Amino acid sequence: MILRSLFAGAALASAVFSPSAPAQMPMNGHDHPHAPAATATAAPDSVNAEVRAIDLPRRRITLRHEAHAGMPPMTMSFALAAGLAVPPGLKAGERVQVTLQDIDGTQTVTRLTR
Ligand SMILES: [Cu+2]
Repeated sequence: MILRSLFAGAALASAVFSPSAPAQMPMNGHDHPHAPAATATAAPDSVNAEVRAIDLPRRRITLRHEAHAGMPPMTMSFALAAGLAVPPGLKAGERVQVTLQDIDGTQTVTRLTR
């Protein structure tokens, strides 16, 4: 019985110092630099804006957008990208997140979510 306990203790000790413990330390350190990078790659394209006017027949929208692509916060008109589905009932005064792109010289909303 005493000998078995000693073996059990030795097995526990070797488990504590097994290579898997040190291997997890670099993994934790590795995850941290990548988490902010993942959000940073998604952030530049997504801009907060407020709808000022919307003209669905002409596929135009006027937005007050936050600072974006060297522009200070401002109100300006955009084209709605072909095929872009506008949330039903979207109206002036609503806050949205948009992706803004210059398409052939036309400032265009290519993504819009509430
Ligand atoms: Cu602008």
